[in-house]
Amino acid sequence: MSLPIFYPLLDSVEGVELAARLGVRFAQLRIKSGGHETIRDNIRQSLAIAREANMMLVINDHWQLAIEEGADWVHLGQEDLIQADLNALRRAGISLGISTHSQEELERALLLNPDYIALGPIYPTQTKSLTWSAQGLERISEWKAQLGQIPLCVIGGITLERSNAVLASGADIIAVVSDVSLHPDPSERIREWLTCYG
Ligand code: TZP
Ligand code: MG
Repeated sequence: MSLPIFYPLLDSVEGVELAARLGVRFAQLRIKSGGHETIRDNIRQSLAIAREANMMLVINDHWQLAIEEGADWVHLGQEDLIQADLNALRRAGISLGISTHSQEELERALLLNPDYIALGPIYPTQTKSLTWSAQGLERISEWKAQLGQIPLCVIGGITLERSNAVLASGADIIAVVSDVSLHPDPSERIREWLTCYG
């Protein structure tokens, strides 16, 4: 299965609504705060919007809610993998993306048959506080060589201007937060991405 290149990470139902309306095909709902029922409600509304627009929506972190609300995709970090019930995810037919930052994490993730592997941060990022420093472009080629058919998603400090470089290094999918969210006109920036990679 070939996944779209442009993969915006969104932190609200409004963000999902905007992305869906503009024609984004693959996006992630990444909610890092709020109570359980509020998060459930945001997931439920976002999935309904995504379904209506035929947009694949990946739920970050909240794998139990993703199962309960009928999601098709979940994204988990290394810390989530410790407690996630991967058999339950698979039984629910959910596809899985996994974050990796080191060779050890990559090898552990590959044992779980992921549907994509994320590598980050490629460039310095202000969006997430990480102990890992920037991986750089060479690491993308190293990861790609180990993945076979599994798509490689890159994340961290990536802008539209940097997209050619990461793709030329072997990336398949580009995950983006601030290049859209901090842009003076996020809608226009999404349109620019889609013009290049829609
Ligand atoms: N994981 C690694 S870097 C990152 C995440 C969630 C943040 C990416 O945000 P930005 O603004 O695109 O650098
Ligand atoms: Mg997580």
